[in-house]
Amino acid sequence: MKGRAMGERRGTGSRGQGTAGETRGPRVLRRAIVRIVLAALAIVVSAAAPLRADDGYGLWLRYPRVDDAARMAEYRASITRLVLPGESPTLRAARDELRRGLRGMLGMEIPISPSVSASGALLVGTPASSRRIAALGLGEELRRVGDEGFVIRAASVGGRRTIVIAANRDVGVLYGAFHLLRHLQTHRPLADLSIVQSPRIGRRVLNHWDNLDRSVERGYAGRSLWEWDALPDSLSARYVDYARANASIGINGTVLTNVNANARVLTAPYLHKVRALAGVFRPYGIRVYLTARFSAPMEIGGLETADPLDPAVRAWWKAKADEIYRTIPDFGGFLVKANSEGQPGPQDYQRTHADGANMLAEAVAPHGGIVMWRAFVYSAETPTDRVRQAHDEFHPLDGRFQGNVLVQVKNGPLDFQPREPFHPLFGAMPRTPLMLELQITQEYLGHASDLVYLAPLFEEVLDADTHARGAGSTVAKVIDGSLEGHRLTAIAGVANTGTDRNWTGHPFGQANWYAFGRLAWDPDAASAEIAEEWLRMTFTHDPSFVALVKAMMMRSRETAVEYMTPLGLHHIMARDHHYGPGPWVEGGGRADWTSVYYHRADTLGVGFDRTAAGSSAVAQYAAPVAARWGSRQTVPDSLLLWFHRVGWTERMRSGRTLWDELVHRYDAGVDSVRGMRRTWDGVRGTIDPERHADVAARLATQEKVARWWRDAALLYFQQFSRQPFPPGAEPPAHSLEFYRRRVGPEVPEFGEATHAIARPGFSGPSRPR
Ligand code: GCV
Repeated sequence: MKGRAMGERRGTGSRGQGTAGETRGPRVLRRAIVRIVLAALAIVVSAAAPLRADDGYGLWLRYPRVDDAARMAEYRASITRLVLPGESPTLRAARDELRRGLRGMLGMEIPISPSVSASGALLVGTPASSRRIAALGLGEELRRVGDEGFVIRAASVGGRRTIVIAANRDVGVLYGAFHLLRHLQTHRPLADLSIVQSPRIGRRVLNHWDNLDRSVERGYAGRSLWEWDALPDSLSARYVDYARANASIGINGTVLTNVNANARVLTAPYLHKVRALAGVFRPYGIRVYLTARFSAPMEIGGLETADPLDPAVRAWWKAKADEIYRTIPDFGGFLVKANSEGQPGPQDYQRTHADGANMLAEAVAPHGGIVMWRAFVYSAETPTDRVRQAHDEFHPLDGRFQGNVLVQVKNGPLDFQPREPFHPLFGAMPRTPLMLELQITQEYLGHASDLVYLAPLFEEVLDADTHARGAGSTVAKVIDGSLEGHRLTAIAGVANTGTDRNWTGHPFGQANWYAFGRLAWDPDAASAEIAEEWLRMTFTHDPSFVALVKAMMMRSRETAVEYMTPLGLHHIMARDHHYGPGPWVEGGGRADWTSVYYHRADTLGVGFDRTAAGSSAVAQYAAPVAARWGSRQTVPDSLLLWFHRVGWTERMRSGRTLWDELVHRYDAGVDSVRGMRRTWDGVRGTIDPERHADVAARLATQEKVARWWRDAALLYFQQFSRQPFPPGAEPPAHSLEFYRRRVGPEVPEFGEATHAIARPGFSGPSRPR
């Protein structure tokens, strides 16, 4: 290996040699042949070597050596030196990443060169950092890509074959560098490179529900990454890797603290800790944001009220904002959960959400800050169908928010369920910038045991047509600002990261972090393509592995819906920890925290009537959507029991009765997990044993989780349907009582399946009807 690297360095030689080589054809040819032979040798050597253990820390930025001889030869011939002038921290980050990535993938050190003195240069920068780039005449393209976009081009610079990464700002250079690396990581060709990209959404933000004691609400991957006790003096090396990972997928903001907020983070000692983190993240284009506890003026400011119309309160927030910006000049702004699930808010003073948001907005506006005000609200008294309350509350406030306020809306109107219809506020507040909140952490989707690739869920909501301005008014167009002409645009994902060595607990949780970033950058990106690139970068290019595991990932969300909440069922999980089934959950203070409130099962049928005959929640959607979902004839099966109450013996599209269909769906979900296990067993040996074993063990648990859900839900609903299990259905392993007695999140044990139904693969639809 050493010899090869040295040989390569000799081959690329000094500047003089390289320049001369361009005019001497045979020498170039000889070099190319040597490179190809060496690359082929490398492949033979690496094929013989055992697969190296991998603990998952490197995420999708592992940069293993290219194992395709032709590609390796192409890459080594095309990139022989790096020309990246400029010394800003962001340009340094881009240079370091390119060197790291190229070293890993090409198996050789790519020399830094001050100028494009030979063919094969990778020329990187902005018109300000590089005269060469300024002279390339990229003006028109650069105008199109804005502050964060980039252009990647095959070009001739002074007659020399060059690859150019150009941007207007340093951060665009960094994004372009990561993009080119991804291009190489996925083994795409370099010939005729011509890529022009910019993000569709301005603020692409992670929301950490991290507490100051380092616990993480709904976190399943260890403790919080933020070492509050050690900050600001000690900076974990992990912060840089967190920033690299985010920058590689275009995430440009991080809300460090839980929306169930602690005012202490706004005190001076904590702001200095936050400043230290901001300093690490800044070169990577990432701004920090904090959650603002509405009662902070009382809790840390000594005031007697937090009334947003009280002059002293307003002055306190202004002074606090000034202090924050003195400490962290590029602070992004506040995220606020108010008058929701016990959090204080403006309604405590008979003020509106707009009053509260605008007070904070005024405080941060002089500094360029924004306020992300959450619409996840529902009354403490449960007066009406919970899923209609956010719309009831916020729709009348449209147009009443300051220009630097975004209303942050969850993908669905309830709470990150395995499937929900899109939130009716999308399209219903044209004069207010709305941002989409997705949950990357798997609160309702099997925590860190279940393999559920979430991009199809994210894609489903982004593609959903609100019909707000006629057909084609997708949620993506609402949040990218194009539907109503908003310039302030944003998207948030509730993070799934923690101190676990592999960051996300489940190795496939990394795919959900990755997919969030990719879709935030381009909401039209396809989840299947994202899965494929992630698999190639994270595991291997082995074509059979990629094809099989991609199909498994693409099916996995629908699989989870089938074994958890098929046919539009929702909120029937266990209380509090939300892991495993709990259709029997009732009582305990508030109705809308129970399962019986949502499924309403009795001997006649099951489901929540949200039509005009019921809560009328469906009327919150635009007319074509309301008509489709409000009719039993046209509602898709996937949302049936969300909007309708259906009799147990009513016929479904399949011809089965509702009861038989329910059994069929739950069975299909369990069956599909068994298929996932078979698929994963079948790819043993194509990736490192460490990650293979980890995923295999989690899939074994997932099968138990699926059976647990299926048995518990069906036994419970059978009490009402009074129907037998249809012929061929797998009998439950335990009694209803057995399942009801489990209150903790422990997964029950099962004997060997006596009834495994063999289904070969994942040929079913990956999108619901
Ligand atoms: C951060 C759900 C979760 C809560 C979460 C809340 C929210 O209710 O269970 O843990 O609180 O959503 O999004 O604010």
